[in-house]
Amino acid sequence: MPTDKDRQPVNLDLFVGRDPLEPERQVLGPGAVLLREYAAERDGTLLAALDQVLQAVPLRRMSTPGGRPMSVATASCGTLGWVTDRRGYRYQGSDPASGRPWPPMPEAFAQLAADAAAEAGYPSFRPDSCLINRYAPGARMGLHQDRDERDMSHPIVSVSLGVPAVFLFGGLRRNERPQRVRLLHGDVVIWGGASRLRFHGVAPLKAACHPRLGRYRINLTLRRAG
Ligand code: MD3
Ligand code: FE
Repeated sequence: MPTDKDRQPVNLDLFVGRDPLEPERQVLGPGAVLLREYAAERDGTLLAALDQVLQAVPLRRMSTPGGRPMSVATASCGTLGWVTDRRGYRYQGSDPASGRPWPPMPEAFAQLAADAAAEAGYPSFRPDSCLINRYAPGARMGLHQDRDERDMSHPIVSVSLGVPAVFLFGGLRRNERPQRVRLLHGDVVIWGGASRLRFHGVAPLKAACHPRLGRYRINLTLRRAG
């Protein structure tokens, strides 16, 4: 006998492929542009550079100022790296785990960020910081604003790699209901202008397997922090 449970609609979040009806360029909000698969043709170069960086700097789960460990594992490269601890959120020039400078930003990361930003209308973007976020199944990022950077007139470029995620794109106030945007391997989003201070987060990662990255999603956020 079929039960009620058998009659549930399929969960579309489990569909890992692309919807052919979705445009390759999509404006998500004023100043926020999604370029689908923009990084896909360079993914081998990006992943090789990422491997090099992660040999020099370990991913770790930092704690929020409230003392709770983040579910996402992070590391940075570039002249500044983002850190969180009991004292708060900030950028600093050295890795608190080692006391040493962060590894340099690979040229492939900086070039991708500059190219994508130019494509979205920011012709002279040069990042000085790349935050590497690694999501395992179940990992999430709560709604927050990015406001630790010195000059908010610079956009942030984010690159999604590996397992698909549902990105939550909220408003300028925390209580606005966020849009849900599926981000797949190779997708690049440029967040600038009037969208720069919008609340955003990532829904808990669904278990899935990517041929290159296994069970993980990696997000690179490229910023001008200093
Ligand atoms: C929208 N990371 O590291 S990147 C973060 O997928 C962060 O790991 C998420 O939010 C991730 O701070 C999302 C997309 C992103 C980055 C910055 C934004 C979206 C943004 C700034 C303003 C509005
Ligand atoms: Fe953020």
